[in-house]
Amino acid sequence: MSSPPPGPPQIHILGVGNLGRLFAHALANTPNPPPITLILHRPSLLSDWGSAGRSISITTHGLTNSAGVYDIEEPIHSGSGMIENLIIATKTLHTAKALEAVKHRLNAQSTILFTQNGMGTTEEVTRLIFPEDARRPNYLVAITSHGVYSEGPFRSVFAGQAHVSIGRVSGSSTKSRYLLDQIVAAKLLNATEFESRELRLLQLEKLMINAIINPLTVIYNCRNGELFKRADITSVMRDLLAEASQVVSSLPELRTREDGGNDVAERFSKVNLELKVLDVAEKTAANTSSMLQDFRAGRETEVGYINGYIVNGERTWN
Ligand code: KPL
Repeated sequence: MSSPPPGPPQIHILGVGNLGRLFAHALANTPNPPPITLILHRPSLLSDWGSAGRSISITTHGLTNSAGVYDIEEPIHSGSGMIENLIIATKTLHTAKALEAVKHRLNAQSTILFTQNGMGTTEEVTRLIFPEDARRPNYLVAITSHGVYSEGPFRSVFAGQAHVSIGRVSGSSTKSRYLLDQIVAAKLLNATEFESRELRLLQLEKLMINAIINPLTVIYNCRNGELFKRADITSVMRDLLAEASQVVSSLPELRTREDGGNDVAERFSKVNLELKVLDVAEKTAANTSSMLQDFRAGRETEVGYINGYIVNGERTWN
């Protein structure tokens, strides 16, 4: 008797905050959804899952959709079996610790998609969790500009639809193709694939934007849109932009010219960075930045992975 053909590979999601919910919901609502397993990293999440009707609800333009089929693993240490595809959607600060708990289930055949803010997480995970090349999974990175906020456990509002830029981290193999294709096929995510060098430049651009907007909203206790309305803040912001532009221009990849002859350094000039920061601050004018939300809630902020990456990077690059 022949065995049934293997089904499509499983996608595990670790971290069920707003981003984890959005990715799970988007993947579960494609015409051919992949099998999805949510890894609940705290035992209390299991009762939250029960109270939420064992579903993820995403509200878009006032309409709530709770469709989607998910398996659950809980608590984090009880799962067994290899993980082929993992989306890690924990906060930057908790990523390495969360991966530590499942590292025995990951190997060089696995793919991890990092969705965190800031930069430096993949390097940290390599250093702390997968120092040996032979066991290191393939890495994908997603830069997400969607606006999502929580309405309670497993319930989020998809408030600002924007886009996801996704691609392989340099050195990762084509084994990561399956997860990449699933993300791009999930229309709700509006994801575009980029090659690893361009992806890194996009990460740096987002880093610069967050390094200016996020801490200033904390210092001045204001929404993103107020940053450009006050002359005193604008002047501090311009000083920061000048410094950030100078630092990032010393990056090795910015010292070379792109294949197409485009001067990458121009892209990170003070003037162009200011235009980008202004554009994002305007588009997200009503937002309370993620750093201000963390600060107000008494949580540790991601400043170390945003401004800290620039400060530490300056030491490493030169
Ligand atoms: O990414 C953001 C954040 O708050 O972390 C911005 C773009 C600043 C939007 O609020």
